Amino acid sequence: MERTFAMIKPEGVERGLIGAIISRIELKGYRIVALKMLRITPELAARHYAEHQGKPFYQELISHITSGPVVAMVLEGPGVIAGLRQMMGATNPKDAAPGTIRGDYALEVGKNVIHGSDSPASAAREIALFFTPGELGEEQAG
Ligand code: RTP
Ligand code: MG
Repeated sequence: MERTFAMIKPEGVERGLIGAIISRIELKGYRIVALKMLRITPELAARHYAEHQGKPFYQELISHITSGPVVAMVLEGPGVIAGLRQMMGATNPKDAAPGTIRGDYALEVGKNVIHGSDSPASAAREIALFFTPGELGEEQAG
């Protein structure tokens, strides 16, 4: 079954949007396979956003994503990679349609409240960056 990586960004956590965003994902029917809150280190941020290195907004992106806790998730469902991207809306909330997460909850491109993997290759890479195989399994913790 297809899986993707999603992350509620620091401004989403700060603004109390964790419940609203997760609720939309669950109501759609996607399964939450794994979930954790963490503070991203500069090293992890650089690996996660490696494709954006050298772009004008890169430094701001790294300092922002490391500025406070995020909620990282692995989601599963048919077509979940493209489906979550549709639910997120356009990268710039100014262009994001009402009814999308960014359209409803965000105003600025640098504070667009949610990340979602953009392809199967990105999903596999990002899931492996944030979660260990054990965290993705069904074994009991104790
Ligand atoms: P994301 O990776 O966060 O899911 O968003 P995305 O695919 O829609 O956008 P992407 O092109 O991957 O850009 C990553 C994040 O960088 C910030 N950004 N700022 N100032 C700018 O022009 C600019 N462009 C992108 C956004 O926060 C975007 O989500
Ligand atoms: Mg992206």
